[in-house]
Amino acid sequence: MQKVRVIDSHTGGEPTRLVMEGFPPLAGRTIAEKRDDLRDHHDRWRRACLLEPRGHDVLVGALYCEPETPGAICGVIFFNNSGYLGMCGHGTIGLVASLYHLGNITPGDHLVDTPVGPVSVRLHADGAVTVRNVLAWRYRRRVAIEVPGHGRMHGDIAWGGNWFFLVGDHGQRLSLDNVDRLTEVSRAIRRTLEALAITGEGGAPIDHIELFGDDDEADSRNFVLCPGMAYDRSPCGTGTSAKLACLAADGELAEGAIWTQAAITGSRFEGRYQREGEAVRPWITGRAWLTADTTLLIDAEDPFGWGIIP
Ligand code: PYC
Repeated sequence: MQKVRVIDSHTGGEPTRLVMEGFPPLAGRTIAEKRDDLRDHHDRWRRACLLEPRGHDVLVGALYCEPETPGAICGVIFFNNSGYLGMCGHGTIGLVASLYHLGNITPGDHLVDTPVGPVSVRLHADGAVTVRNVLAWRYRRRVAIEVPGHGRMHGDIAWGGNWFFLVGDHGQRLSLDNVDRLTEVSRAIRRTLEALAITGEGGAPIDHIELFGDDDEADSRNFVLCPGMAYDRSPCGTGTSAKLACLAADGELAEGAIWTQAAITGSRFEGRYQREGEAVRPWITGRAWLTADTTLLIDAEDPFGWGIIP
C-alpha cells in the first residue's frame, strides 16, 4: 500500500490538494528541473492524486518540495488533471493556509519557489494571503479571431504565471447557470487559437481562456477555462495577474490602485500592481479554507489505483 499525505483546501471555491509526503524523490536542483522529472518519470503520482476515483477535474495539485532559493520556506510544483502549471495563484494561497494549519509557518512574509520563479507570500493575521506574483505582461493586444459557431472576437494575450487569452466581446452571460455554454465557447476559442497557431511568446501554448463581464460588487467578473477543461471556481490568481498587466498597458488602472476581480462563483480576489520596466509586478490577495488533512492510499491490487486515465 502506497501512502500519500495530503492537505486539501479551497481558495474562493477552487480546490488545492497539497502533497506533503509520499511522492518519490525528484532529480534536479531547480523546481523547474524537478517538475520535469515528475512529468517525465513519475507522472502516475500526479494521476493517482488528481484523477478519479481519488480526485476530480477541478482539483489542482501542489507538491511540497525542498526550496532552491536560500531562505525560501519551500518549493512547489503545481499540476492538474491534464498536466503541469507554471504558477498558480489560488494554489499558492492554499499552500500558505495549509502550511499554517500544519504549524510550519506563522503570519508574516515568506518566500516560495515555483517552476517559473520565486514568489513572496504574506500570511495576514486574519488568515488572508497576499501573493507577490512573478512578473506579468501583455504580449499582444486585441488579436482578432473568427470562432466557428460563435463569431468574431478579440483577445489580449498576456502572461501572469501561465498564458492567457483575455476576451471581453464574447457576447455571453457570465453567470453560474451558464457555465456549460461558457465552457463550450471557451473551448472553441482555444481550438481556434490552436488552429491559427496563435501562441504566447516564444510559441508557448495559450492554455487558459479568460472571459470578462460586469459584476455588481466587483470591478469585473471572470470565467476562466483551465487547461484540463474545468473552469476555475476562484477568480484565478495568474489570470487576475494577466488582467492587471492588460489594465496597466491600457492605462485603465493606476499603479497601486485596488482591482477587485470576481469569479463566476462570486468569490473575489483583490489585485494591484507596480510597474517593473515593461512588465508589472502583481499582488493578489485571497483566502483559503481547509477541507481535509488526510492520507491517500494506493493499493497495488486496485485496477484504478493510479487513476482512471481518459
Ligand atoms: O489561481 O492561478 C490560479 C489558477 C490557475 C489555474 C487554476 N487556478
